Amino acid sequence: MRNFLRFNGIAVVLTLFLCIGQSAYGDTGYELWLNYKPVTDQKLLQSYMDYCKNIHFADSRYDKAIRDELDIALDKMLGVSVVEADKGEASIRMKIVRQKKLGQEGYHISSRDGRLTIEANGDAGLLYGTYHLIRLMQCGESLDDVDITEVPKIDFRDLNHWDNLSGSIERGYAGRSLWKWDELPDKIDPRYRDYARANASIGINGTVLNNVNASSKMLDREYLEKVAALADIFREYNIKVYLSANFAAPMKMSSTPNDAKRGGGVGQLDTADPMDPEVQQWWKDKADEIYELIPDFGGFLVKANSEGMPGPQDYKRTHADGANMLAKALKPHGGIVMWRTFVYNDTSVDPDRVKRAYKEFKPFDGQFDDNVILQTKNGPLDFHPSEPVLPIFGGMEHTPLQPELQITQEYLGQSTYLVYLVPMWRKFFDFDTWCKGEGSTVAKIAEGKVFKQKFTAIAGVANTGDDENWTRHHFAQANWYAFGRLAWDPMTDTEQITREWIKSTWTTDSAAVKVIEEMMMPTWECFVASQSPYGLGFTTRPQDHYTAGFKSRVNKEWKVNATGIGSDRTTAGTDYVSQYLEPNRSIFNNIDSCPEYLLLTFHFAPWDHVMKSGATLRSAFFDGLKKTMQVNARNRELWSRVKSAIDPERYEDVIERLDKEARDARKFYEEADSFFREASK
Ligand code: GCW
Repeated sequence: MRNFLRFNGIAVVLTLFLCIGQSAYGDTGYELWLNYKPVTDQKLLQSYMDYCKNIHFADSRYDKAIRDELDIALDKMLGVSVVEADKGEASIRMKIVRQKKLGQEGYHISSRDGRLTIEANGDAGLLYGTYHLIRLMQCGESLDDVDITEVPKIDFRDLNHWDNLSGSIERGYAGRSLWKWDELPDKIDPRYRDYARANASIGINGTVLNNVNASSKMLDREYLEKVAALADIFREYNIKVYLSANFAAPMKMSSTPNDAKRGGGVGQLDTADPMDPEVQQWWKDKADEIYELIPDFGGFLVKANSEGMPGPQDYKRTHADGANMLAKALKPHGGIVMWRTFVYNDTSVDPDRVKRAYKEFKPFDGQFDDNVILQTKNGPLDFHPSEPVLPIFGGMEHTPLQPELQITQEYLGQSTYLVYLVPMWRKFFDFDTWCKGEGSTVAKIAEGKVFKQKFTAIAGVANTGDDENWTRHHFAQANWYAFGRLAWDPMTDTEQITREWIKSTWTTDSAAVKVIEEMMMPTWECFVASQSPYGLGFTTRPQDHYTAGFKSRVNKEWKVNATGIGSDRTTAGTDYVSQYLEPNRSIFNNIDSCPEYLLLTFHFAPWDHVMKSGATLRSAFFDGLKKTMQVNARNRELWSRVKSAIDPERYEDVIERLDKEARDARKFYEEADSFFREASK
């Protein structure tokens, strides 16, 4: 075998030349964090080239994907091509080893004496190990004496697309759906593969293609064939396809008026009652049909009896009855059911909406089949800027829970505001539920370390669309990236994620990296202070979840008057606190011990309440309203400092976003300030 290095010296010189000062080739953001830039540090370049001289592949299922990625990355970063070599001679060796502790997806990267090895127990580990190796080079890390072992902490790491068959996206702010249903299965948009590459590079291994407000049509043969075409591509990157299922799909007519809007069922039955043998058979047949087309199909995601979606309660059956029926249909094929707990419509359950999901599900703890997982939003309300952890986490000891985070910034400034979500997600994962004593954090529950369970999973509601740069705001790509990294390991260090993303997306210039990190880090806290201070909750208009909507929220979602502001959810109020375990219950119940970021979620707090800073709530509250404007102005200035390190196209795009944010934040501020001044007089 030829094992000489095909080194295209001219190409390197040329690309290096083009890259001096600022990048001259048009960056659109399409490459995301796979934005392979020529390595300019000569020493590193030489070392990387030595390591990447030739490669021995392990004959794994993902060899093609691995090779293709290395082809692109090595060419762009080092100006060299992939050259294959025998095991004994290769400078990079990939190996399948029998090491159970690496699981199916973990890997070990090590280097010694100028040779590097990627070992994995399962084929997918080699794919992820390769992306890790590339990332090290993107981040300018030395490849000498590395010894890295990585094993994902969560089994199923999924994106959820709220994409409709019409091409629109519910809560999508970056264009239309990536899935071109009218072209599939015949025409394959090259973008599908790039989507898979991006996800694989951060460890995402599943995707739910369609909206949880699911059209039954998705399960029609015609569409399943289209789905199979997507699955064929994603499989090459270890990504499984899942579908959101409409519970009334077996019916010929819809079971509820809302379902009718979505096109009704696709079956021939008059009922979707999960106890009806015909209905059970229908789902079994449907599962068989799906697996015939997509042998590694992941399973169903179901939103039932929520916001007008049909569900088992329509037939006086329980969530467990519904979930288990689907679970039984999928079980022989190895599929799972992700049953959502975002259920709050039945006001008779409790007058306080935040209490309903827990009350709906807690009684069924332990009654779900072992291939069911309850997909549960981080907070009890609905992806608001700042919420307490939903007490289902820690409250259900016998049912696996799948955290659902929202990457798309529905209530967080959509694709206009630069809001980096990792600090919010950090708080979520670090929250101690105390369900098995101190240290029973959400991260540990998600990792399956607290309760016995067969598998673990996590979901992020995607912020992608068909905009050239996928997420409209270039900085919103960071949230997608970070979700993947945290899904792999919820305890991954924030700084590490942030810096990796900046370096692999923008620049490795260390001064610029620092400045960009400085821009990102305070944004979530500032956004909360300005738009949902101290966990106030709903503040935007119901129509858009974006513009100020205090008038339509006051006295419904929270109260404000001359004495104070917030919601009394203490034992003297709605008693929501009692869904938490001790000591959280007591901590939240007492205004003096309640964490300030949740003050107004749990308390109707007097304006003259003294905050930890010594300021009154009144002054802290009104000062906070300005914070997004302030951080925006600061970010505008910081961004100008990195101009020389950033390509002009994306530089200008970000300015445009920041300017729009400035205008919208001012408007929001003015309305907030005048509303609360008036109301608190
Ligand atoms: O956040 C709310 C959104 C709905 C969404 C729902 C859900 C998909 O406003 O648009 O519907 O939650 O999560 O089901």
